[in-house]
Amino acid sequence: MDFELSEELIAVRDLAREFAEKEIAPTAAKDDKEQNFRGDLVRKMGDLGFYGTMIPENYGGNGLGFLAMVLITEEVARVHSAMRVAINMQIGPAVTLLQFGNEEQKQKFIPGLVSGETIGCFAITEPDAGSDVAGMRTVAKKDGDHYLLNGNKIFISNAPVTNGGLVYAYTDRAQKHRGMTAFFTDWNQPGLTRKTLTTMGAHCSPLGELTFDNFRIPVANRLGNEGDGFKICMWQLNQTRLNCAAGALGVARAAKEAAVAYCNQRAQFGQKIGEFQMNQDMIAQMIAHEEAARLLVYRAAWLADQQKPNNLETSIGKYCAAEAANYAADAAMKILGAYGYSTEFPVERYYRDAKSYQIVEGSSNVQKMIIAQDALGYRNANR
Ligand code: GRA
Repeated sequence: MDFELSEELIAVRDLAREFAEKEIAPTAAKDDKEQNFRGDLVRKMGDLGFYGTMIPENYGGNGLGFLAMVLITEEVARVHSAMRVAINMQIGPAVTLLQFGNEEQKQKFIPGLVSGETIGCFAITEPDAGSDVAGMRTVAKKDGDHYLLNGNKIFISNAPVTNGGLVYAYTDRAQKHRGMTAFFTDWNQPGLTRKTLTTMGAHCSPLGELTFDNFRIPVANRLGNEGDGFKICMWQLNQTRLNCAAGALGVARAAKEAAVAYCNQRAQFGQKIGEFQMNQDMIAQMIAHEEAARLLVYRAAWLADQQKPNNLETSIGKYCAAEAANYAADAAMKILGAYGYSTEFPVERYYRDAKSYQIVEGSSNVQKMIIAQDALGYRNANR
């Protein structure tokens, strides 16, 4: 067992930290307030190779691996969690194409996602199908050399701005989850209506609804065969879940750093507030939860880099990291009091952004269900 990061990984982490502090931090509060989509920063992250760590060089990537992705993502999320979502929207479709696409699809679509020229997304969730992916209703009906897509996707990150992403739909509803099919599509076609939605956090990650009315997707854009979609979706979620887990680590760390700094600076009742044991209790718990979650998330990434199954470990890591981020943001708010609650300071943003990690990419309850069902023998998460 080796807990040291290689020199290469340290350099990648430091590059991401420097980028986040120099380029993202100065406008993070403003971007959050104004709900700005920072396409310029999305491109810059592409130029730095942040989306290419799991992609080989022949498709524009750098092949640094899953742990590199986790390190980059944590640094970006520590400074502004919403910018972490942008990373996931690029890597999700790119790695899924790498795993399930044919050679032509890989060459055509992956480089644009890796560079950030294509603003990616993945469209799974529907008004009546969130945790229950198989409950989706969107259908894709074959019409010559195209499919006609009809249905409605909701809470899709990047929906207002994406120009290329994954969409999952039923080609045969009678087959239940075995009748689902995956596609990669250019969204700038007739038959698509986009609506922007707002949420309490992740403000500069544009979110929305996609409504399809005979939206045409070429048969050549289908990933794998008809009916492969559910398993492709589960595979994709396992990769993108890891990115969310890393993002939660970043928020946990940011909240802890704010709380520690404030404890050392603020005095009440004639002493530094860090001297109060109730604050020390919260600082200790923040650190213990965050460090434990980090080891779990790094382990899940390390397993992926060894080409070993890691679905169970990813669920455990994502669950613990999401809870650690929420504990830390809540505790930081208590320690900073009105300065935490004030919109003039970043802790309330950490609090709002932390909440998303208990919901996205499989809620904390879905992760617990996967973990418990695996232990009880109802499912084999690492099949
Ligand atoms: O029986 P079978 O041979 O057909 O196979 C079953 C099973 O073995 C079948 O699927 C297979 N399967 C898998 N195969 C490969 C299940 N899991 C996997 C896997 N990981 N890899 C049916 O399985 P099942 O367990 O009976 O399915 P289910 O009960 O219908 O659902 C399972 C589950 C609840 C885990 C699934 O629906 C799920 O993961 N739900 C959570 C949905 C989710 O994570 N949504 C995220 C939406 S996107 C998003 O949040 C964007 C955030 C953006 C950001 O912030 O970055």
